Amino acid sequence: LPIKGRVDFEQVSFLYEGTMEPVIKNVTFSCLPGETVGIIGSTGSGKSSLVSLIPRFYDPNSGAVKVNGIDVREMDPTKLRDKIAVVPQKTVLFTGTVLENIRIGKEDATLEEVEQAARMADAHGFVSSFPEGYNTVLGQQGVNFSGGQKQRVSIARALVRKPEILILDDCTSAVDVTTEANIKEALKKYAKGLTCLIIAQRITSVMDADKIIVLDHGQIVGIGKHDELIRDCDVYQEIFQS
Ligand code: DUT
Repeated sequence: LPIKGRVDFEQVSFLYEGTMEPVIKNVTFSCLPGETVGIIGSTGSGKSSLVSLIPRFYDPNSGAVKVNGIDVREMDPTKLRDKIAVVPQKTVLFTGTVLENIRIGKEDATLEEVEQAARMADAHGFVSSFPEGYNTVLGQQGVNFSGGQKQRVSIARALVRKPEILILDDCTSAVDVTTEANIKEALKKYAKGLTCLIIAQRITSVMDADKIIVLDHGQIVGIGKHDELIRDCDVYQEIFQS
């Protein structure tokens, strides 16, 4: 059976061109298929840089990043990126309908597929409550969505592509804790088997993850479940108390 949604980092180091200090230092970890892995650490600790190596926005200077057991540098870039969806920190929606905004990631998606993705992102409920439903126009002459609603449309856009690996780059920090919990519950319910990497600022966003990676100055200083990290990891305790 082919592996789907596995990610391995093997002694990965990375520095941005023209800089002296690596932002990722000798990082090793695995995300198993279907696992939810949290990535936490203070601002500038390297969280975004770390996940940017998976779809090859950058390549490491040493070590290997593998997807489904294969070094990403040996994979066809289009095929690699088809497997991965990244929800960015800042939601970018354009003036147009909700349908168009979700479908932008996959132009040939059917309405049914769009609705399915919206359900997974906990967006179907509020979208269908509008008189125009998925034809509701966003922005300018249309409806103005709240930050949390935009976030959910952005997640639906990622999911309509049916990725094997979903990367949420700190995208839920703008939504309240309840909305975030709803999104995660919807993901858990509908997106079984999907591997999720969740970058977060607050512990509540990752505490129920299968595994949490604690980054500090580009290094892994803790890896484990919430209870273990609370007990053993100073940096995690500090974030928890802040
Ligand atoms: N950095 C660069 N060039 C870039 C991006 C980042 O030099 O194009 C530096 C800034 C920082 C380090 O890399 O010192 C790590 O940044 P990153 O954005 O990966 O950290 P983060 O943990 O994701 O920070 P935040 O929580 O603020 O998003």
